[in-house]
Amino acid sequence: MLLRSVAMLGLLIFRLIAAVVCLGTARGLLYPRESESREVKVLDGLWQFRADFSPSRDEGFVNQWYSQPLATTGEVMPMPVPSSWNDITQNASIKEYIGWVWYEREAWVPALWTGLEIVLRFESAHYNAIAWVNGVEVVSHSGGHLPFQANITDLVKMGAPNRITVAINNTLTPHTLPPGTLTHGGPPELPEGFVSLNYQFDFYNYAGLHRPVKLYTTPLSVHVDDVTLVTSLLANGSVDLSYTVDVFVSDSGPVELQIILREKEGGSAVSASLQLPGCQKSPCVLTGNGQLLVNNPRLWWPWTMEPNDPGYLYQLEMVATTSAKVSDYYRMPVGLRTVSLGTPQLNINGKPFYFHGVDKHEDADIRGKGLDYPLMVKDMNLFRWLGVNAFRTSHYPYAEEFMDLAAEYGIAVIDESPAVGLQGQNFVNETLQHHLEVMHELIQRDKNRANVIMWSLANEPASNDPRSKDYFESVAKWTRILDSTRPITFVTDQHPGDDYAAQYMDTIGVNYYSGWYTYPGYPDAIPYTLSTWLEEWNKSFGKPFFMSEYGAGAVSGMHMDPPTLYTEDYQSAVLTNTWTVFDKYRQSFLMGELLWNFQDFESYEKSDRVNGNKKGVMTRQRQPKAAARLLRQRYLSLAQGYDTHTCPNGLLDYSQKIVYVN
Ligand code: BDP
Repeated sequence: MLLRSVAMLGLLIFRLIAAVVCLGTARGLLYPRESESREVKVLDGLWQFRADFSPSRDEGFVNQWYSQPLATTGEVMPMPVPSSWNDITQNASIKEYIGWVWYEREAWVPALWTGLEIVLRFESAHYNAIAWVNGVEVVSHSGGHLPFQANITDLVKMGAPNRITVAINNTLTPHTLPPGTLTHGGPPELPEGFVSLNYQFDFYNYAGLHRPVKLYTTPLSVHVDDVTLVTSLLANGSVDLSYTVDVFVSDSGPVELQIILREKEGGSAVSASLQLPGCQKSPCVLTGNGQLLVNNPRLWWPWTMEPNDPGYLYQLEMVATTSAKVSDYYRMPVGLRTVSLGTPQLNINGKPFYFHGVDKHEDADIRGKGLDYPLMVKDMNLFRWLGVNAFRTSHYPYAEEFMDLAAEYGIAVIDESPAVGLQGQNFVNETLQHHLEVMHELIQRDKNRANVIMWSLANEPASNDPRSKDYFESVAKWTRILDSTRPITFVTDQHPGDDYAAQYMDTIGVNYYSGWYTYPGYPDAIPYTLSTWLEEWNKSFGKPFFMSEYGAGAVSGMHMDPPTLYTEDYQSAVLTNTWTVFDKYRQSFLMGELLWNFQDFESYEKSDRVNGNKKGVMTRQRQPKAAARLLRQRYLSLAQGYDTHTCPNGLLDYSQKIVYVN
């Protein structure tokens, strides 16, 4: 019975979603943007915070903390938003707290907003969240990395402060993504009430309001609710941009929809105008579709493919106007590009793209996984400095602000779901259903991002377990229903002969730590072990694949020659020996390479982690280790199609070739 019917479950969810859309109650997940008809109020800053330390963590619900100011229920403390709560205090019991925490703040809703639709939006809250406005529950959400929102128009007091309360629970279960297990008790010597959360992944389970919280408005009677864009390149070099626009309408007359594609500089426009017949029964969602023909298009390119005009984004403007002349304006950046699978490389706009990039984490001192603008821009500048042309959102969807900035920098993204470390017990319908919902939310959010070149369905699941077969067949089919324009992949560390899931993917990401988990202390073994591994993958599936992780840990400043584990010298040796293998296969079957990891990051406490995972080429504070400069030499030379094998010493003579430096 188990999972037998993806297609059925997929279809069921699809129908449910479609049904909701038809009822006119659903909203797309368009990123909130200001315009002449929309206002956005960001609620970042200091919120009140209280962890519920009651034994069953339910005092907040029993005593209805949401129905009164949080400070009247007990002691509160200031908590920055966005941020993880874990590293803000000096209190270990807050750092390691498991259960429900409560956030609260007041937000003024200006009287000027009377007559507008008002939406409360959370860009992410990890993991389960429930929100109340003035004591009334407005939305709940499961999953820590994607936005959710609620129409709160009827609940807010205009021209007055409104109390927003959010309860967040960081407990992971076998059915959350990522999964985990909460264990109560243990051996008798442990104290009463001892609880531990066991993860199946290697990063800290930071929690809280990780991304901005916003109020935004749209006109009451009409708003652009969603848009889906698909680029096709025509033989004459023009672009056919097909669009499907959903417009929410609450009055009965026809709606005029205008679609305008403008150059970034405000120049020449391509536009279309559609008349949508009114709702048969209002409110409803009306859909308009068509194509825009763009002659002499400026395509979106990764910066290494088009250094003179990388990451070019047009502006798409949509205007929906009711017969009562109420208009909603929504504008968004849009890149025109195609992605297809070639052999061995991925094609962007029909040309081969060898990606050389990094895996990373949303992670930094103090703020944990909280969005931070200085850090975001610094990371992007470091990407360029390192010569990175792609990254994977290991191991969960990243903030929209980061995704958009990467698009402008011409950096491609392998967009990964939070399904990291799934084991046999997780391959059950409850997890699957959540996984399908998460894929839907992810694709709904990121489907129009030109720099998203692939969907990654999971990282290192136990895909050697037969139960993973139907599970991944389901997720793969569902993802293709949601988006047929991008290849799908997943990341595996299994032996190709034992992998049940790889067959369902278009391309495969392969993780292998030669010189670290395999033959630690023997970097010279890498050319042999890694070559064998890659050749076996190539023979077994005959599908394009890429190296999704390799690397070695190094404590910044630690040196030893000859190199030993955890020294910068050893990390450098592992990377340089690995690259000789990549260079052997780059032209034949290797599609791309991603290094683990861009920066050091916090992990959970275990004896083979030195205050976190130290496989970064940058420290957690974003300063380069020795290996970062070697990586930079490699990537900048790859960016120019310069063959590393012709360099003296194989690796060290790239400096003269560095041109794309800010
Ligand atoms: C890989 C995982 C990644 C870990 C890395 C490591 O995909 O999440 O952090 O190993 O051990 O297996 O450093």
